[in-house]
Amino acid sequence: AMEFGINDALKKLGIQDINLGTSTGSNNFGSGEAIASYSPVDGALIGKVKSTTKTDYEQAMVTATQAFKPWRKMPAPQRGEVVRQFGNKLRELKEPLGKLVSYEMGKSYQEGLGEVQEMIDICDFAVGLSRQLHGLTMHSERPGHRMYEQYHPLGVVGIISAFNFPVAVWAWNTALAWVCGDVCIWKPSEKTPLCGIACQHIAASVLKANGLPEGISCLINGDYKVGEMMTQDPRIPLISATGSIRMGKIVAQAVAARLGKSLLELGGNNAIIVTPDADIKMTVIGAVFGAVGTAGQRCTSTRRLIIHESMYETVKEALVKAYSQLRIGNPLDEKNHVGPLIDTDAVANYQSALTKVVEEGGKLIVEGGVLEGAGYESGCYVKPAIAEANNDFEIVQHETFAPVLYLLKYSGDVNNAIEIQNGVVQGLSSAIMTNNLREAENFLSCAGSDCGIANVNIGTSGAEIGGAFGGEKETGGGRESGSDAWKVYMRRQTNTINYTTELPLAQGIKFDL
Ligand code: UN1
Repeated sequence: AMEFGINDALKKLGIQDINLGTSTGSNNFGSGEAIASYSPVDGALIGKVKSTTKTDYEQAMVTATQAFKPWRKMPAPQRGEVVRQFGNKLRELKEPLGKLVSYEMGKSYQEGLGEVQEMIDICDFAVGLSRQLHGLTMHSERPGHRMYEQYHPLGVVGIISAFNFPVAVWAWNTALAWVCGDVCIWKPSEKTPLCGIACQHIAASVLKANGLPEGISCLINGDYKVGEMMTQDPRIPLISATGSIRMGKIVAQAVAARLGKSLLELGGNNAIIVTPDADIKMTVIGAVFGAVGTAGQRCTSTRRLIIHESMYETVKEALVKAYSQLRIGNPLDEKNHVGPLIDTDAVANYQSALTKVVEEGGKLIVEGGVLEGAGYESGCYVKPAIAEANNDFEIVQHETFAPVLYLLKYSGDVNNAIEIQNGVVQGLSSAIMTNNLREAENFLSCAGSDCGIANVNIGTSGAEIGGAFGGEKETGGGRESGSDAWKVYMRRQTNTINYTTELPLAQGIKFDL
């Protein structure tokens, strides 16, 4: 990794000195056990970050709560100005941060840069939004009365993010929460703690330059036990959590038990429908990037292809050919398409999915396997695999965070494909490849895809930040990023003002004294 300038990147991000026992400063509340971060790229130890104890957590909470007081009073466009500067800092540090994402998480350098670009994009979006936190005005039924609604900051927003988008998902939440006047406490995945530290340094430098308390952005570290401190804490009105369905159910129940709000971005089981009117070339590019991009570790990754029987053999052959051309290896080396999985546990899950699909009667048409030898010493590199399967296989119903693609066949009209597409518990992303207007509109209609994201002639992954991002059913129902997703970060207040000398009651109720 050294030849790819990792040391230089760490230096530019101010995290070259992280070692066991060293304080990382900068609102990283940690005096507990160290979390070691090993790169899946080459297995090297990148650094160690202290985890947050109960006492540290209290300190973070107090720091955040205090920072909220001045921050909520700052006019939203001024908060937008801080976010603008944050976006500019990210532009300056795009290469080193993209490199760290690639090295600590394992996605390709191009995708690491893309992830930082998503952060920059959401900052730009949030800057504009800071002048558009609009409420409605209503007509009162009473004479001389005015009624309107306004949005106020919520307070402390708790962010729990996953390893696969170690920086962008935090930025989606934080950029919006900041312009809304909230302060954030972030617990990144314990698999990518250095990305968390790097982001915290960037946020802290911008806050400091503006004479603002760093408590506006607090970082805590640890496993699910630290997450539990947040979900059970009534001082956190909103928990935004990204991760597995299993995790989401635990978080949702803990937050609901105290009647808090949660924003959940959980698993996907995303499909592309390939109809007789699909453009084969576009289908192959969309499906392959969707299935093997980020080594199949996006919540939007393509897991299933639902192919019309008339196209099945053609698509299958084209995919097998495309997969034979994939280069798997160090993701910092731009000639490679596919990097490693996050860790060896993920490799074990991948292997068990391949075993299960065969046990259930599926057939591997592109055999997978774990790569060994020079360049693959970390043990995290696997070959993307394709299996012919049925939608009702248990393993097909389940999200495996790895590059395993299932081919499913349909016959008859597009509604049969839509039924298969919707026949899973998850509801994040979906796509149809067709040049047929009727098929496309059926897919997008209320009787079509049941997902939060439905695309035509685009794959399932790679959403832009301008739209609301999230999904239905067990994906959790939350929406982040663009459109009006900001509303969940604020509390709505309805105000009725009487400017007369009378006090008429609503609904015409008479009450004379
Ligand atoms: C995720 O995998 O958690 O749409 C987020 C995409 C990216 C975000 C994925 N923009 O694939």
